[in-house]
Amino acid sequence: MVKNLKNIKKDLKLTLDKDRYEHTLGVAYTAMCLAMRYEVSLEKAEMAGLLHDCAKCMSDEKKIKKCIEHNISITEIEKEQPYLLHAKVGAYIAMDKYGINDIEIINAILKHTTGSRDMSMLEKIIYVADYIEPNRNKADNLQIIRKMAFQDIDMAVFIIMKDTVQYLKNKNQKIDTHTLRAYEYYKEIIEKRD
Ligand code: DGI
Ligand code: FE
Ligand code: FE
Repeated sequence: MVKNLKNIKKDLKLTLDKDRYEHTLGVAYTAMCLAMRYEVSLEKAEMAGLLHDCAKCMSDEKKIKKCIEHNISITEIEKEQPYLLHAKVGAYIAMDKYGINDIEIINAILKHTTGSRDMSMLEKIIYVADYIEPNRNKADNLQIIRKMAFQDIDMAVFIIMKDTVQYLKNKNQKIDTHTLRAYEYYKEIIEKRD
């Protein structure tokens, strides 16, 4: 078991590739900034940010093997797009290897790729920080979303989901039911406002 922040960072530096490690640090400090704004535990935000992609650099075969070994269900779409499994496997590794037993942190890792309906503030923070951290530069609307994240996090979540669904449609990729349900949920929240 790898415990405490310093050792976890050291271990992530060894298991992730360079860009993924930089992204991980970017998500952790962006999540801490959002946690200050929305009055969430900075420690939880940092830990969830550090660990959200801890399974990202594992091969598809290994992710699938981990799921089978530990009775983690694999949906049809995850079978087709095994990279989606890095969230579930990451949540498992956070508990098993890094000794995290805080359910809020585990859920934030679990939901970070697809999002879900009615997310907790920590879950929204990780979902948004993953998209806006400073090393990201490809997505559309980044400038608007970065500012929006600190003004109205539900709106930021909604724009990210809208853009992600559109991006996946343009690439003819299958959309997970969690992604779609989450998008519809936040769309309704935003539309109900006015
Ligand atoms: O792991 P990261 O790259 O930091 O970010 P992430 O875990 O949010 O993964 C982002 C990718 O996941 C992005 O290319 C969009 C994709 N994604 C999100 N929801 C779905 C999805 N891909 C498919 N096929 N279906 C989804 O529902
Ligand atoms: Fe991820
Ligand atoms: Fe990420």
